[in-house]
Amino acid sequence: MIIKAFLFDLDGVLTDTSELHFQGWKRLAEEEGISFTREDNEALRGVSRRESLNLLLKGRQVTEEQAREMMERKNGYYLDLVQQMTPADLLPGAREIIAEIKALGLKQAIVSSSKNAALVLERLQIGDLFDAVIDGNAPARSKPYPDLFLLAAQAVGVPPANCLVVEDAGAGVDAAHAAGMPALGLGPKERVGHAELVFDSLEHHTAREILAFFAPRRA
Ligand code: B16
Ligand code: MG
Repeated sequence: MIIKAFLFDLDGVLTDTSELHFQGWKRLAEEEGISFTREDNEALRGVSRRESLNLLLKGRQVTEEQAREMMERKNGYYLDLVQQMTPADLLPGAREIIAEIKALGLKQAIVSSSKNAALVLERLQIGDLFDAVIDGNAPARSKPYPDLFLLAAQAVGVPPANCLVVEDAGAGVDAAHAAGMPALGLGPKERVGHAELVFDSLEHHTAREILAFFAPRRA
């Protein structure tokens, strides 16, 4: 297949906001007397804010009003941490690969479950390098449903089969496959081993190398 567009997840792929999400949820959990470990946090990667709260509550029943208040409280803690981000918080290899894709004239988009993606892009100062930004504010189901990726394919004008998703979350790879797109998974095999190609991170990898891996091979 020929890759004509790269669809990048944001948290955990271009920057490590997953750590900041963890700090925010941990603080909320402590206030609510719920145990919440780094291991628990792994299940929250790529999933929506509401679904994250459900996982954190571990079956504890709360009213809609309480759930809304808890999500707002956690988001406040998270935003305080995001305000301290700078372009230095781009993960190793991220800046290089985005610049390379731009120079190659290919399309690229951000596809994030986060409602705060625009703010994070602003802090990282990379927003203008993308042809589209599809985030958790879109009227669509979040990952593992394919909706956000399909919206992004439409926004950049490339058929789904020619879009490559770059994801750090199992739910994100599932969403890519549900959209009919191949995926490059970043992280351990236990998490993203179902992606067509898996790297530890973007560091020391190039867009050309990825394009060559997915290029149709001659018999
Ligand atoms: P927010 P991604 C996801 O972003 C995060 O991985 C996930 O941990 C978070 O719960 C979700 O965004 C919603 O974020 O609370 O900021 O709306 O990985 O899809 O870029
Ligand atoms: Mg992610």
